[in-house]
Amino acid sequence: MARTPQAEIEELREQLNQHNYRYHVLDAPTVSDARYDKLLRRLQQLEQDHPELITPESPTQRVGAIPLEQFQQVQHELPMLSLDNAFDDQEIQDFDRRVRERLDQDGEMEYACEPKLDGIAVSLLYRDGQLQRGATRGDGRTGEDITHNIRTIASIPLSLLGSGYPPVLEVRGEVYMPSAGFAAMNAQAREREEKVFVNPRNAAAGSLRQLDARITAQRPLEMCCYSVGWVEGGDLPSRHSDILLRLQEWGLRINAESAVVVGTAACIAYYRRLAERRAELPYAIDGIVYKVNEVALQLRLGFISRAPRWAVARKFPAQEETTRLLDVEFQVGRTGAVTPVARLEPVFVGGVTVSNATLHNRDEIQRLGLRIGDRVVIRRAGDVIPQVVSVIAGARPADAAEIVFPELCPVCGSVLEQEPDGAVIRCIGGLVCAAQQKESIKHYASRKAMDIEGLGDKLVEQLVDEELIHDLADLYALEVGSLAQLERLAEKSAGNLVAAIADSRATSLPRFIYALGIREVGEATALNLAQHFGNWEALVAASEEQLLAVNDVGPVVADHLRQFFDSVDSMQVVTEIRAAGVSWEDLEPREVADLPLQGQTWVVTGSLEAMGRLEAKALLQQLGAKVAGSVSAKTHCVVAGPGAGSKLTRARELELEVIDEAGFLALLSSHGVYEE
Ligand code: I6G
Repeated sequence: MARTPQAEIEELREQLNQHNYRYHVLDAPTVSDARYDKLLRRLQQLEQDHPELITPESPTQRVGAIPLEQFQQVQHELPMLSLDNAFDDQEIQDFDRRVRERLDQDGEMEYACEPKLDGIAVSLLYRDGQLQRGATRGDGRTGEDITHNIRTIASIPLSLLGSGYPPVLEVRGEVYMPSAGFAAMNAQAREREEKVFVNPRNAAAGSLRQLDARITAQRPLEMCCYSVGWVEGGDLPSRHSDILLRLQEWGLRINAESAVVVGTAACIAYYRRLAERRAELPYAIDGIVYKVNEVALQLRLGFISRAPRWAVARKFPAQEETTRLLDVEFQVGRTGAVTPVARLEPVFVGGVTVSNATLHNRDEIQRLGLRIGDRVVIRRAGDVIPQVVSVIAGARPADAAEIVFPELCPVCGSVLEQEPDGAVIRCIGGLVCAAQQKESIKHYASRKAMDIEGLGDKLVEQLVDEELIHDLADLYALEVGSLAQLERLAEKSAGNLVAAIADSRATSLPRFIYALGIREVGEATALNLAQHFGNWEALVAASEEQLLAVNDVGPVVADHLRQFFDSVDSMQVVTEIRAAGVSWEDLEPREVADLPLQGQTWVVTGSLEAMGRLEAKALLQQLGAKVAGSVSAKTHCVVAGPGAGSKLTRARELELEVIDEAGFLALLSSHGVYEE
């Protein structure tokens, strides 16, 4: 009897899912690509003839045809944490000792180890085995819904295989771009004279941030799962390594290098083995992750701040390579600081092709004794901008040229001034200088400042180059008509940009202060200033002495603030911005004398469960306290968490007030800066 279309469709889906699994998860395909494509085409044909039989989980339904308007936010049911880092063997021993002390365990611990992929952390949510949602980590609590892009990644099953999975299963892992795919994609981009990605991690991030899944579908992305998150119902094994194996049985890809070891000597040996093989792995890794393998022990250990106590990431050291210095260019930043930038013969270091490195300042060039044409050692550590570490002696060509620091600004021709107490050389052109115009507008538009969507760096540069804008206030006079003259800016995008600028008019005082880009006034200082003075007028009228009363404001910052408020040009721009409708709600000013811990010095030592030490420090400062790094007779109170050592001993010797975490949290909540 002939099979019904429904039966054939189901059989094809089952076959395709199995082949996909064998190819992407087990790395052991049993059919050729051509055979796979043939099965897929047959399924597509049947679904085209019987559209009523199409289901969202069908292997044909990975790529949605309609781009999203915007990303939706997703609240993670369990926060997506980060990992503490260790940088040498000793720090691994320390981690292991802390774990064993907390668990009161004398014997060696069992650890699950695996490479730490240099990708983007994501969460997959399966309900009854069907992929329901894919989300980015975001800030750990709130991420972005990227389901449409996640569905395009072939190593992520749309339906789990087999049976026995919990009805609600959140799986976490890393989406990454394998090195070969990255190289091929960039080669193609170069050929087409399109933008190339600096490294596989950025390429993966950029691919996941597409509104149009058809673009993501063309990117060679993979996913590797490293843990479960929120789980409801069902039974999972009691060891982390067995949970990973179970995920693999359900069709999810896990790292083939994962291993279980006992004791720190084996952890370190695993690290050495992987470090040796790092270059031959088909993906970029930046370290090794160790996890206490017993889930029950993980639960007993719990978390500290934003990281689990039962896991640690051992990072690989910075990577170094040699290359040649081709030239030095001088870049002018937002505040006019002139930074020499080394242009290098491109070299592959730590998974990235490096062709530029910062030289910091004139003193650094002198310290290195650098000349154009020299062979140099380049170092790259993590995401840090590559550095020139040293010049290779004896390799200097005969025609090596001296590096001449310019006397005038390379962008606007204004005079350059050397700061009296530092190596920084600054262009005095201020907003006359196109480089400073561009950088200050980029900063103003950035996410943490006025958050003007669509006003990216490239567009700002175009707007300034075309002289459509010169300063921040000019943004508000932009019209669709004038924008339309810009190359590559479609009318719809011009309209969106004008609307985004209009939307950003309603802002907050801390954002506005930060957005102005006053030297050394970062987000935290802007918040402190806003909370302290409550409104713009009071801030502008504050004397240097009054500014010094604000948390975190020292003489240098106070001086920068006064210079800004005393500058007719800067204040004219602020007036114009406000006249263009930028507004905020004033805050309740907090007088210095009102702050409950004003004039007191506190010390935080040991570990806290509810927050990290930085957060504790910020909250104490919010209440008016100064937070010191060491205990002295001047200390008013010491907050001592578990693990407090010599500082606690000293506090006891001096008979100072000492409170534990519970007392500290109670104090914070009594002053309304923390909710218990
Ligand atoms: O960021 C991470 C990378 C790899 C992780 C992680 C991991 O395991 C191999 N594991 C955990 C538990 C966390 N982040 C929080």
